[in-house]
Amino acid sequence: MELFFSPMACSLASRTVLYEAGADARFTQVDGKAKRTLDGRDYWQINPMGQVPALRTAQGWLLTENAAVLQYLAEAFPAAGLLPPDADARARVRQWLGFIGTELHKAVFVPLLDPKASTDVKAYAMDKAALRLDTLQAHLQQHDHLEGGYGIADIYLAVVLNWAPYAGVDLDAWPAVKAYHRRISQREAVARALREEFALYQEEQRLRAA
Ligand SMILES: N[C@@H](CCC(=O)N[C@@H](CS)C(=O)NCC(=O)O)C(=O)O
Repeated sequence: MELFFSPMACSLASRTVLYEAGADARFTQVDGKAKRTLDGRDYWQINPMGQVPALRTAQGWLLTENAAVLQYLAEAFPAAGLLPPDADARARVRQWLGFIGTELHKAVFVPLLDPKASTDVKAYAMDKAALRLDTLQAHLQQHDHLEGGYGIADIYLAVVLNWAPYAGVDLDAWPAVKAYHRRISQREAVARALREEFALYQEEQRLRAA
């Protein structure tokens, strides 16, 4: 398998799942601005959306979209136990993946983090943040994880919450969310993936500034 990723982007979740599973994979860094892989390939030719994550499967076809890639990896490595076997629980995991992807990642964090977004757009996105984080706060006051045990939805949410300080979202207002983020981030695979990608992110920033 080959995972196309950009440092500290949402593709960090797929890397984390691969680490949790102890899976062998090639990690190909994509310069999200230039839309080129670090080994010189035109990324538009690989993923016409120009986005990460994209996963080249062992069979050679390309899978995109966080929700799909995360479920695919969890199903490819069932021993990691990152997706519950029960159908109702799986449905709720998919509900969370949809919530994280559309309500948090895209509706709140993309505009807040996009330097091209206007002040009005950022204010609109910030306005949306409270209800969504309130919803998480209420759930996480009662539960250690989004659904049952630790799994792919927790991994994706932890990645999105990593962006909060850079987006001007102060998680102190949602203490159960903050504590959950700290707890998930302490897992070995999560911490390793974060540490490695943060170093790659810093290097990317350094090269861009040079
Ligand atoms: N709908 C896609 C969105 C993925 C996405 O937004 N990826 C970001 C990184 S977190 C990206 O590649 N942005 C660059 C771009 O949109 O050009 C998914 O859920 O996988």
